Amino acid sequence: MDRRGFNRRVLLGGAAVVTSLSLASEAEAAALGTAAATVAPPRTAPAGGEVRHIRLYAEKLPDGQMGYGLEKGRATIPGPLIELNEGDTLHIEFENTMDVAASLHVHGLDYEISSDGTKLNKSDVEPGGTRTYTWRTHAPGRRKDGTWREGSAGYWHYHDHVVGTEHGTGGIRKGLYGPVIVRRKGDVLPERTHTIVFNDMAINNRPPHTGPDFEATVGDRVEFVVITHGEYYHTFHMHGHRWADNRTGLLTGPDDPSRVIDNKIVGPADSFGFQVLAGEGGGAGAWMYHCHVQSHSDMGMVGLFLVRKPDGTIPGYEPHEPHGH
Ligand SMILES: [Cu+2]
Repeated sequence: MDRRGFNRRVLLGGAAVVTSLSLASEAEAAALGTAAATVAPPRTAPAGGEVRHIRLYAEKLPDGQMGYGLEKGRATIPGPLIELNEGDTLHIEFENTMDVAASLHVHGLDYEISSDGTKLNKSDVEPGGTRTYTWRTHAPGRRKDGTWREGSAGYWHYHDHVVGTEHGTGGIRKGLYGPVIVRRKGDVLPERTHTIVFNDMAINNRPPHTGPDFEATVGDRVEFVVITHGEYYHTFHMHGHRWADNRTGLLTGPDDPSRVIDNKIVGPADSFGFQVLAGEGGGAGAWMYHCHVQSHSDMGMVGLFLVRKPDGTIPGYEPHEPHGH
């Protein structure tokens, strides 16, 4: 309802509507942050330029799937979140602990062909072998010819390019993938980040109808990285929350022309990300996220964004009740 309609309803209404006026005003004040004048601005990303080193392991998991991990025996699906700031360089000492060749191939970042992670140029890693992959990033700037060069900042991802076929089809199917976020100086930093990977008909290689679920408290600044792999196109939808369809998922200001959306078409190797304030506008609840291709949601491509009240409760939510079927 716009302001004019609101006022007219107030004028025509009487006492009951005056009540809704005061409620609406509180909600407006909360939305504008005026009710909590002490809220600190979010932290922002620093300038890059660091040279960093990590170790990364490719491992077989007990259930036959495969994962990447920062420590031996700690592989996960998706693999660990790798966060960089524009200008950073990352050297990754990669160890393949499996009995098949594997690799590490990244999207969006700068790398030489020797860090491509493909069989074609022998940048894969034999069983038991190690290799250092180097990823570089850069800030945006003007090229010598006057054209504008984009920076590396974005929501990207890495994956195997070797297992099963020369495109890594088997490795990706079994879980060898993970998120990469490159931030630009000044980008708003979240309190935590969750990764959601639509991989064929599964989310994060989990059985259907089993999440993953993510928890937050109302007002938390939560970031989601959404990646797609496999054979299908999907539509990522989250209930009760919206984001800007741009690099960060956040509007840069009142004149940012980016569309605000709550549903996005995604296909294999796509990645995007966004931040929300948990429950902003709608409050606490078990907010579904799911693929909105109807047969896909029916088949279990569903999880929950569990937004708690400050007292820890979630209205209407029974934690052990099976959801979605
Ligand atoms: Cu789908």
